[in-house]
Amino acid sequence: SKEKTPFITFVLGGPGSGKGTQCIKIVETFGFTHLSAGDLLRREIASNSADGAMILNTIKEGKIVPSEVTVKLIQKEMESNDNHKFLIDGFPRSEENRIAFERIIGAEPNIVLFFDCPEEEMVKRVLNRNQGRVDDNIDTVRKRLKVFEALNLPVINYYSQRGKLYTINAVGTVNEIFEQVLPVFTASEL
Ligand code: UP5
Ligand code: MG
Repeated sequence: SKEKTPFITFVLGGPGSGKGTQCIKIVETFGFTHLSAGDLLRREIASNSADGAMILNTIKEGKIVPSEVTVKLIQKEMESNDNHKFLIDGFPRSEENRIAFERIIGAEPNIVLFFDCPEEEMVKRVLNRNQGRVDDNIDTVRKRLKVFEALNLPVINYYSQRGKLYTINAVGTVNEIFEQVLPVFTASEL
């Protein structure tokens, strides 16, 4: 499997900015493997694993699960997958997350996408989603937005300074937004 060095894309943006929706389209077009950190954590909750209760409480509070836990889940998925192209969705959410990934995985992203969306639009989308997520209520959404601003924006600034950041205007139809995403990948050596 691991003949090629991994091509890693981090997909960042606030709650409801459309990360997951755009990842589905990127996978269809460019053949990435989609690893949603949030989905991996929700799977741990559903499987009643040792960390499940802690993860559930953290997500209900809109806080960030300890880096070690999330990075181990991502690592397991990367190591068991034959693909070398990974879309890592909703991670890293803090500088601590970012540093833990670099230390444990020993790699940096090739590309970082940032879906830039106004808060009121993000709130509207999350509250309209209706998929039974424990964090899709107004109280938790407010907390998620605060955590995003305080802890995730520094990560976004870090990658901007390193010339790896591609900021996408996340307002518009799904297809209009994907039109901005396409050239990011067609221009890179996958
Ligand atoms: N929608 C999408 N695009 C649209 C468009 N252009 N116009 C109108 N509507 C649009 O989209 C959200 C909703 O909007 C959907 O109903 C969609 O149809 C619609 P989606 O694509 O799901 O947005 P996304 O950015 O993926 O939103 P999500 O809620 O998943 O983002 P979060 O970052 O909040 O959630 P995540 O699952 O990544 O994390 C959840 C929690 O897990 C975190 O708060 C945290 O507690 C924990 N977590 C960690 O601790 N560590 C991690 O590394 C990751 C997560
Ligand atoms: Mg998502």
